[in-house]
Formats: sequence, structure tokens, C-alpha cells
Amino acid sequence: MTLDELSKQLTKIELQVATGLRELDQIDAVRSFESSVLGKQGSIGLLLKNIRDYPPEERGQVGQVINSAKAKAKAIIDARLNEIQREAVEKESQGASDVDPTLPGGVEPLGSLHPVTMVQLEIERIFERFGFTVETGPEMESEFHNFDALNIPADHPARDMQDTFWLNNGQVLRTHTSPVQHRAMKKFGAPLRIIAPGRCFRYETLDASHENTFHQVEGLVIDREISIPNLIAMSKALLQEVMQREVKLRVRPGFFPFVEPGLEIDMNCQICGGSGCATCKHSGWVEILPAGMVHPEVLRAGGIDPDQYSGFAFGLGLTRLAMMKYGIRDIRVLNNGDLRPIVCSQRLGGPILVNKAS
Ligand code: FA5
Repeated sequence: MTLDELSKQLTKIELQVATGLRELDQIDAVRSFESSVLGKQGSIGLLLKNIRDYPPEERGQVGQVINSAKAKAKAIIDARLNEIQREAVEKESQGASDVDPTLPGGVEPLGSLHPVTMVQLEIERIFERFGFTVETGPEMESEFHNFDALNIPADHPARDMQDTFWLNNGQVLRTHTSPVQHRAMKKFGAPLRIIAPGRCFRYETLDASHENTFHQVEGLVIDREISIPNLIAMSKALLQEVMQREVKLRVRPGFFPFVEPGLEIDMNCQICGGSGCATCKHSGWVEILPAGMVHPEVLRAGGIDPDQYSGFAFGLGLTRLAMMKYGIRDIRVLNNGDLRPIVCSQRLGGPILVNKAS
């Protein structure tokens, strides 16, 4: 199995674990499910066993990808076990007998993973294959990390580019995932390759493509001799792999104080195919991947010598990418909990989402 096939296989297993567990409410059933995944003959266990079939130079990377999936599966299984145990204790403490005719009937498990979660898992898998580490950062951020460390001083007009929710304690709800750049530089130094998926918050007027709570995936690569062609090639490969089809990119100059030069990488709208619709504001293009070469001041603030290293960074609009992938025309249906506009297939490996909103 190639690395690519392995990666897809693991994403499928992760989805199977998350979905399969929801139907199990007995400890024994969860334990046997666990061994069907993590045991020596389990779906992940067998992949681990087969590492030796890979050429020696690939084994490290293959092992990393499988072990990361194993850890995630274990965490989800343990959480389900805890949940069942807690429910059993609660039931016992209430003195419930085996049959309680007053309890409501059993409820069929409904739903599937959120479309944004599914695309996030897919992106994590793709980047892990390329040796990236997945990092996280706090949603409540310091002004320093959200702005200053990114070369946005207090009096700079760029602070107004992203309307901010300020908190009473002087901190902010992070307006983007870029603060993780500084944290990662301090944590790992150079060279480094990370992605950082997460929620962002902006005080803004809502429309079909703008939410006040949305997801981005930050990307940061720092090494010697990194250049813009690396960034553009990676962007195209990434978007096509997620969309599973050919996509067109449009590259424009963009301004962000933390990169120089800055780029706006847009993708042709997958809802209307580029002819224009409300989601792409009738332009045929969706702003999906602003990026650029990391500004020397940002490297310096992160303790990295800009004479030795360069890097690129991007801030992928994950929520918008999920919309493009699943044909969701209006971003607001993703957060409002009203499932009616979205018809979700329960089938593993590929929920089908049909957006009925205009
Ligand atoms: C930023 O947030 C920069 N931090 C991105 C960046 C990172 C640039 C690293 C350079 C280097 P921007 O404000 O354009 O840039 O947001 C990035 C992406 O997030 C947008 O392209 C869009 O896809 C998505 N986005 C922004 N605002 C919203 C919103 N209100 N609702 C949904 N998605 C949004």
C-alpha cells in the first residue's frame, strides 16, 4: 500500500471508529470493538504489523502516521468507555432496576461527523504524511500572540482588518490561527513544519460566506531555501486532494503584516463551477488560502534568524473548503444546529450533504 493509500485507509478507519462506537452501549462490546481496531489482528494493528513491508527510509514516516491514528482511535474508545461507566454508576446510584417502564424508549443514533471535522481530519492526514506536526493554540489569546508577535503593532491600521471580540480580561477571542505560528517557533525552533487547525472568531456581519465563528488551518514551513513556488505547488496539490478533482487557482497579491510578499490564493467556486453565485458573491472565485513568505520580523520575534532561514505560511479557510467540498451554499447552516437544510447520509466514508438553501 502506498503512503497515499495508507493515509486514506486511516481516515476511513477513524471515521468508522467514531461512528461505530456510537452504537455500542456495553463495556464488553466496546472492548471487542477496540480489539477489532487496535488488536494485533485489528484494522490498525495489522497496518502496524505491515510496516516492515515498507522500504527502510519510509518506515519512520509510515510509523508516525499509523501511530497518530492509533492514539486518536484509543482516545475516542477510552472516552466512550468512560461515558458508559459513568452512565452505569449514575443508574446504580439512582437505584434503577433493570426495567423501568417510565423511561422513554430507545433513541436511534442520528447524525455523523460535522462536515468541517471530516475535512479537518482529512487535511491532518495529508499533512502528517508530509512530515508536518499538528499543533493547537488557545481560542482565548493574548493581544501579544494575536497581533504583536505577528508584526501588527498597536497603532497599525491592520488591527482593524479583522474585527475583534475583546474580553473583559484584556485578552481576545483569536481572530485567526496565525498566533500558533509564534508559539510553534518558540516551541520547536527551525526547521519546522506544522499545521494548526482551529476555531476563529470575528465580530462581523454574517452572510452566505461569513460567520462570526469559523475554522481555519494555519500552515507554517520554515527551512533553508523555501520559496513561493513550493507554496503554490503545495496549495494546488492539497486543494485537489481534498476536492478529489481538478481545481483552478487564482493567485493575487495580498497584504498581511506578517508575510512579505503576501498572496491571496483563490479557488474556482465549486458550487457554481465559476459562473457566479451568492456563495462566491458572483465572482466565480472563493478566497480560500491567503499566504506568503514569513516576514523577517516574525521570524525574529519567534527566535529564528532570518538570515539563516526563510519560510512560508498560510491560513486556509477550512469552513469555506468544507462548503466547497460538500456543496453547502450558505455558511450559516454549519453552526446553527438546524439540520433540515442538510441531508446527511449515515454511510461510512462519505456522508452526502445536499444543501437545500438557495
Ligand atoms: C487571515 O486570517 C490570515 N491570518 C491568513 C494568513 C496566514 C495569511 C498566514 C498569510 C499567512 P483572512 O482574514 O483572509 O486571513 O482569513 C483567512 C481565510 O479564512 C479566508 O480566506 C477565508 O477563507 C476564511 N475566513 C475569513 N473570515 C471568515 C469568516 N468571517 N467566515 C468564514 N471564513 C472566513
